Parts: sequence; structure tokens; C-alpha cells
Amino acid sequence: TLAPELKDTSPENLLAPVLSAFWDEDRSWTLDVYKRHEGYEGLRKALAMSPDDVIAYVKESGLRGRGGAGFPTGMKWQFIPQGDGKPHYLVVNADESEPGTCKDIPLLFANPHSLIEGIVIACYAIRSSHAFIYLRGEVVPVLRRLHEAVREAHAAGLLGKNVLGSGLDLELTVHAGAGAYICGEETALLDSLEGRRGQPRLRPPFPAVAGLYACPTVVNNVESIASVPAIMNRGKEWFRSMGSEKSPGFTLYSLSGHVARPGQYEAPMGITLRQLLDMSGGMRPGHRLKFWTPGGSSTPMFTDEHLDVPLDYEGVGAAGSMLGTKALQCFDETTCVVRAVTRWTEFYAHESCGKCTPCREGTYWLVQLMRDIEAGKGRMSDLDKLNDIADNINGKAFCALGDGAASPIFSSLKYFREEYEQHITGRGCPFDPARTTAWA
Ligand code: L3W
Repeated sequence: TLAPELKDTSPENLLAPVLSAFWDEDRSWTLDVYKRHEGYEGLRKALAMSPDDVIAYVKESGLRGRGGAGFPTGMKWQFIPQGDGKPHYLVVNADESEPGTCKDIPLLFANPHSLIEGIVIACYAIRSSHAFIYLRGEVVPVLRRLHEAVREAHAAGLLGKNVLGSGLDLELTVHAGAGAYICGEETALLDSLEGRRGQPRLRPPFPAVAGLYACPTVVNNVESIASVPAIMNRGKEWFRSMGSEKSPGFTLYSLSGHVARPGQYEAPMGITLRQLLDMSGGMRPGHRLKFWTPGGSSTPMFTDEHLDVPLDYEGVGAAGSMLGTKALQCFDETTCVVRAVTRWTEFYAHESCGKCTPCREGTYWLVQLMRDIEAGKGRMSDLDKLNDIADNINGKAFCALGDGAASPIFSSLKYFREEYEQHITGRGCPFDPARTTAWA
């Protein structure tokens, strides 16, 4: 019954959640509570279908990957060759670390069984008997909760030999990473899982052809897989009735920064930041939005002119950015954009794995320039140099980390060049007179 209400995007109807439906219920993470909320019903329906039909069903639902790129989930499953005699693997990317992104970790903490149910469905579909969850290592309470949920699922016959009498044998391994942003890149994650230093591999071959241990592997984000049980249980038409034609369904937006009520907001794809701010109490009292990221710091920033951009892949793309992980970091007029971009750039330089020269060297030089400008020691020619270095990283690095580092540079210079110039002409930060080098 959710669909008609969700189609109406008036704020009071936007709070009919699916993924976050019972996060605030007592012991929401247990199998008992999950079962009271349609838990494992989607799996039962999937097991009554053929594996190929499950893949076709997910494809027809229009579900797109929630990890940043929006690749169609069913199509990715379909890439797995069948009858090849090799083991197939499902690897869930739970290495959430994009700045501003905080949706997968809360989901795993509050409702780990939605992911486990999705994993069983996906493994049945792609004919895999071993799945892995690669979890960001710092989140030890989530690791413990996942281990407990896997134990519960085993005891209930939802994992292990002959799942629910279907003939499917499935093991699920939870692996904790060591806190490297690069290990969220799918091929670096696979290297790390194999016990090597996490560095991206050349693609193609894509993991679907040669992934974990050189075998066909599906790598999916937590939220993508956790969305599958509800699709199987309530139907692809129900899912398609939300969101937009090319970006259907519901999703989790992470709202952070200078907003009155930060947190995870579940809403249909295509909602706008203006509507999300209406739901969340707006910016903090007395302040106005200055700039924001639609999908974490790796996606080009927006300003208050973009409040009505539909937050789906097409809408954000047409406005010159990317939906990414739907991490909406909102900054008000008290924020120095140069300082914010400096911090992000330091993050990318620190997290660059060093494998390719454009990213390793380029992010280092971006940091030097940004620190100088922020400290009032920059020159006007540095602005073109910044653009030039970012241009030499963008599209030329081994993986998307380099593009992510270039994005905030390009977009902040596009919208706030004047603010950069003020740092240079005023020899310091106009937002913080104490941070000036006029004394130097
Ligand atoms: C088989 C083909 N498979 C593509 C698969 C590919 C991958 C998926 C998407 O980066 C973005 C990045 C971040 N045969 C295929 C194929 N695939 N062609 O489709 O691939 P791709 O290359 O478009 O993207 P990606 O390398 O997975 C993801 C952005 O997301 N991002 C996210 C950052 C951080 C997190 C986090 O902390 N959780 O996700 C933020 O914007 O910049 O552009 O599976 O194998 N012909």
C-alpha cells in the first residue's frame, strides 16, 4: 500500500520507509523482529522462481546500484557466465567511507537481516555458494552485530546447507577491512580480500568476468542488495511506482552539515534537496545554504541555485554533477569554501594508494596549492595551476579516486572563484581574520 502515497511527494507522505521502516524498534537487528516485518518473505518468493527468472525480475524492477555509479543491478547479475564450471562469488561492498556518506553502516547496525536476505536471493540467482561482506574495519559494533545476524541465519536454516530446502548451499563470510578509502573501489577491495595490498586492478576484465580469485564475481553495495527482498516480496511494479522512469524506487539519503536535523532520510528517487530540507527542519536557524554535495565530496558541488534539482541519476547528471552515494553535505554561509575544499583534498591525497602517477603526484600538488591559498600565501596564477593539475588527474587516473579529488577543485572554482581571489588579495581567509598571513 506504500506506492500511491510515495508517488505523492508532499513532505508528510515521504516518510513511509522501507529500508529504515523499524530501525527505532526495540532489538530491531534480531531475526525475530525482522520476521515480524515481512522478513525472509522475499526469499521464499525468489526460491519459488528459477534463478534466471529472479535475475530478470530484478532487472525489470529497474533497481540501480546504490554505491555511487548507479549501474543496473539485474544487468550486473546477468553478466555472470553460467555453466562455466567456475565458482561464482557475491561480494558486498560495506566499506562505506566516501566523506558525508552514512547510510550503509546505520542500515547494517539497525537491520542486518535485510542485507543477509538480499545476499541469499542474489546468490541463488547468480548460482553462488559463497558470499562475502567486506566491512569497513573501524566499525567494530557493526562487525559484532553482523556476526550475530549470520549466526542467527545459520541456526534458522537461512544460510548453510540446503537453504529452506531449496538445494542452495551458501556460506557467508564477514571480513573486516583496515580502514582504507581505496578499498571501497571494487577491484582494490577484491585484492584486499585476497590478502594483498588494496590497490585497484585494471578494468576490463570487470569483476563479473574475473573477480575474486579470478572467478566471476558480483560486487554490489549494501543498500543495493538490501533493497532486493522488498522488491521480490512486494513486486517490481510496486518498486517502479516510486521514483522516476530511469531511476525508480526508494533510497537512503544521508543529510549532514549545517542542517537542523541531520541523519538518514529514506525517500523516493528524484526528491529534491528543498523537499528533504523541509522534512528535516531546514538549515540551522538563522542561516542559509551556501553549497552542498549531492553524492559526497567526490561529486561536483552545488549551490543554493540547485535546490530543485531532482535527486536521481539523470537529474543530478543534467545539472552537472553525480548522484553518487546520495551524501548531501550542506554548508551554510559561515563556511569558507576554500577551507572545506582544502580538507577534502587532504583526504584524497592521504587516501591515494600511490599506484598511478596522476593521482599520487597530482593530489600532493593540489594540497600544497590549496594550503597556500587558504593560508593567504597564494598567487593569482595558482588558480589556473589548480585547474591545470586537476585536469591532469581527471580521467587520467587508474580509478575514480582521482576524478573524485578533481571534482571539488573544478566545481568550487566554477562557483566561488571570487572567494579564492579574496584569499589571495586579502592575504588570508575572509571568514577567519585570525588566519591571515599579512604578518608574514
Ligand atoms: C561488467 C561492464 N561490469 C561497468 C560494473 C563495474 C562496477 C559498476 C559500476 O565507481 C562511483 C565512482 C565514485 N561489464 C561493466 C561492468 N561494470 N561496466 O558496473 O562501474 P563504474 O566504473 O561506473 O563505477 P565504479 O568504479 O564502481 C563508483 C562514486 O561511485 N562515488 C562513490 C564513492 C564511495 C562509496 C562508499 O563510500 N560507499 O561508494 C561517489 O560519487 O566516485 O564514480 O561494479 O564492475 N562492461
